[in-house]
Amino acid sequence: MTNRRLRFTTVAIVALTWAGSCNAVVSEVQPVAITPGDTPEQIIAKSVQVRPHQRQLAWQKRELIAFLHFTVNTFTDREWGEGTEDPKVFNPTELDARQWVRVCKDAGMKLIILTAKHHDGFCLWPSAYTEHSVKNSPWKDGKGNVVGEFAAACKEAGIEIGLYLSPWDRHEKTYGDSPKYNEHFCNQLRELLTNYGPVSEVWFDGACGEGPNGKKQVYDWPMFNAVVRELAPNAVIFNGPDVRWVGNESGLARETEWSVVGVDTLEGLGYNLEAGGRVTGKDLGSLDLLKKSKYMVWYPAETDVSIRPGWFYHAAEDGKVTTVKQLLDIYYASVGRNSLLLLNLPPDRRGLIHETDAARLAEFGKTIRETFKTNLAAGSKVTVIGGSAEGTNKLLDGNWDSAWSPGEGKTAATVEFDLGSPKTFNCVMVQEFIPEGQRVEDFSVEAWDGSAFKPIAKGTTIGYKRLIRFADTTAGKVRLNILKSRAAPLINEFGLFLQPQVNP
Ligand code: FUL
Repeated sequence: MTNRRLRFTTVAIVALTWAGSCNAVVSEVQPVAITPGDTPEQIIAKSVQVRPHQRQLAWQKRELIAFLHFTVNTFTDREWGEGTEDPKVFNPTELDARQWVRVCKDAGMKLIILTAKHHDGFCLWPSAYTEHSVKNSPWKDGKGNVVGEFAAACKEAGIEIGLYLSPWDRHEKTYGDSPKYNEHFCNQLRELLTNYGPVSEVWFDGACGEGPNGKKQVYDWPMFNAVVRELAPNAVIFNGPDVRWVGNESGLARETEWSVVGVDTLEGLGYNLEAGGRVTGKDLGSLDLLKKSKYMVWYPAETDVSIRPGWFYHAAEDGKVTTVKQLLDIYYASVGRNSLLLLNLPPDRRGLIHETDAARLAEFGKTIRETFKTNLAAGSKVTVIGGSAEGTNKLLDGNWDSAWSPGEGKTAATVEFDLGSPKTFNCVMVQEFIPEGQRVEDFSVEAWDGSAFKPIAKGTTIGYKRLIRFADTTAGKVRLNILKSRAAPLINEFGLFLQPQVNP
């Protein structure tokens, strides 16, 4: 087993130029150090040099992904198993991984993460390293393999595969004997990444406890991360160096959500986020926070939330499934705030996503599709106040890889969209070209009411995508005001949309 410390390795930063060549990406995550004596201006300039890795960019573009919580808990009606459950309780009657994938894909989800092992230690694949798995269940006479069926269904449908492997294992006897258990965990990780890949996201839960020996397990995060990098080099590691937890399970990213985050030490970053302040804090990236930090890293947020009160299926919660209106609120507060939405849809005891959950998700997916199918700003005549108008067509070309900038040194500018005729909309979208960092700190949107431009939306950070809803507004001209930016903004898309009404 390798035990080399995963480092934020050296980097080839491709030379960056303005709007012309927007294909530049950084080849490995590079923390940028803040040195004592740096002026606020120097810190801000450095923060713009913090760039995402390709795997973080690929992750961000997925926008909407699914979580499937499924284990013995589904059959014992619990949220956290004890690890003492009899594998015989695991016996889905109609398990159909294709149904899971179909339901998720139809709603526009790009990747699905399955709990291969939750805290109870029960493995949904026949691991060679434990008897506590599907192989000792009555399901398919112990010949079944949920992870295998799930991976095959994803591949068949062109959906990316994600796996959740809980380090906290309440069944495994070596848990608490730290080096031994760490090796056991890596063996299981190797099994999963070797047999069921390619895996695009590995989800490490930070939960930790004591083993039967009464000792607290000390996880070897660098070793875990190294196994992922070795066997799934394109996978992002959640709760690892690539993706952070948004800090709550309610589906809410921050109004000001920086992907450039200030940290005190690289030791521990992404290895163990039990030191929760780093991810649950209200402010992770303001200049005030950066001034107190030692490093800046690209560390974007993933927003996980369940469609039901629990993470696992409980029949008693059939009447408590999140409504379409609530799902939309969650979407705008996560995908619309520079984050990803990881929505949990727990399979039931049949091994199917329940009809109610599937219907809600389908309606939600349809509403999102209808809302964003027509950009009402497309075809506008675009003018710029306070910056270069060159390349403004890139704001409306639907091409993520092209961007407009008002010009070097210009950190504020107004872009005016003449829609040609009055249009009715209730949602605005702005996107920053994040391969060149996250820059915008303050912006607003105004609409012409016949005699003046009136504010309709305002925000702080933009990042990969910002969506803001407001009351139905009819106007022929709209302005995007970039009020403050850490360097000249690079905006790759602007959109106005009309979300159809949905029932509460
Ligand atoms: C938490 C776990 O304890 C929950 O059971 C669930 O898996 C959630 C996504 O993460 O830390």
